[in-house]
Amino acid sequence: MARFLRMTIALATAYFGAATTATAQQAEQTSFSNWLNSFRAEAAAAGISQDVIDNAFEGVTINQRVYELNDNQPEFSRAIWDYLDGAVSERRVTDGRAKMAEYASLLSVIEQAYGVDREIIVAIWGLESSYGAILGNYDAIQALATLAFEGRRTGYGRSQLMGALKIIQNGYASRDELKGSWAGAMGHTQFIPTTYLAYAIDHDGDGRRDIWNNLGDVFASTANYLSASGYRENEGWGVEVKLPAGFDYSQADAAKKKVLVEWTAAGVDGADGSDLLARFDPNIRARLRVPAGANGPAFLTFGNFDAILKYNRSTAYALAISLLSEEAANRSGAVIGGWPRSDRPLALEERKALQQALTDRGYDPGPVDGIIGAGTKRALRKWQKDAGLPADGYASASILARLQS
Ligand SMILES: [Ca+2]
Repeated sequence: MARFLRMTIALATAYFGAATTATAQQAEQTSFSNWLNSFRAEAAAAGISQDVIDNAFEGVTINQRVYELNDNQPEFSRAIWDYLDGAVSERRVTDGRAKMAEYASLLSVIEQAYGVDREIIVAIWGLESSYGAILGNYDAIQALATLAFEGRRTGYGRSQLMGALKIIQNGYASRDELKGSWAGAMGHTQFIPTTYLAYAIDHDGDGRRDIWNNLGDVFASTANYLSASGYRENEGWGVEVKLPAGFDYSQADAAKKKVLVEWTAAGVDGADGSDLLARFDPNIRARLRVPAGANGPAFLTFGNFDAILKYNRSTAYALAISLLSEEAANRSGAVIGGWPRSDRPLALEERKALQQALTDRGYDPGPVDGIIGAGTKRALRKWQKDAGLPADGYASASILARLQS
């Protein structure tokens, strides 16, 4: 119903002008109020006090900007190399090194307490909020209520909204302190409410888990979350590698894990020519990733990379954190293998066309939804193999053209 209302608003704007739009938006607010009443009852049933509920939702209305950001399915997804250019910029590297020095003693204490390398904490801080410069100024209760009411993330919105109420109820933060991103991620390292409830730490012992203002609490909370996600100190995140000529790219499948000695036996070497077995535990389990296909760089990633992926399920994000952490620690985070910068990312319609072409040829990619997930990559690899191409599962414009020819 609510979704229908919002479509109606868009149509009304297009065809009938502002007066009709105002009426439709009023109808939507009414629908929101009704929904909020039922959510308030749910919160009360879950043990949230009436005072907290009344105070939290007083005057709360829909934030249309949150819908715009949530619905924004960019026509062109960003290429990983463009993302990395911004994420591991010279400025962020310089600032990261300065923060490592400035907070060396605090980071040392946190590193020892949680077993998480300090440069990873600093890299997450740098990418999530530019080292605290951009915390987000959205009212988390309003943003999450907006998401919970309707759209493609109602389940997320509901659970996080309930989490935000628990934060207030437990006295961890006041209602007005709950500020963050449009999606309700808060503080220096952008914790969502349920993550906050489960992993935030009061490091300085003042009785508050203050991820907005206290860097000890921020670093400890971040380290605690990474540790719980399986992070292990001194193991590294992984390494850029070089693959031998004629390498079977079906092995470069993130779903497959092998121990390092198996990879080196298959001819995988350090990208800089170094001996991987001299640098890492020969028995460490690693996944081979080629985020831009056979024409781009290759990486072996370890368990710590998976832990970073729990923070944000994007390979580009985890790689950015990994490379930025190297730079923050005064090592090189430069990628040696060149990115195929002339490739342009496929538009939504092209991604669908690629899935349709695979379907037409009898390689089942799953639903034709424009999302290049595991099913699409698996189907693409099969077709590439049968066509005598490197089976890297990478969806590019040239692959689409070949599939359609
Ligand atoms: Ca504290």
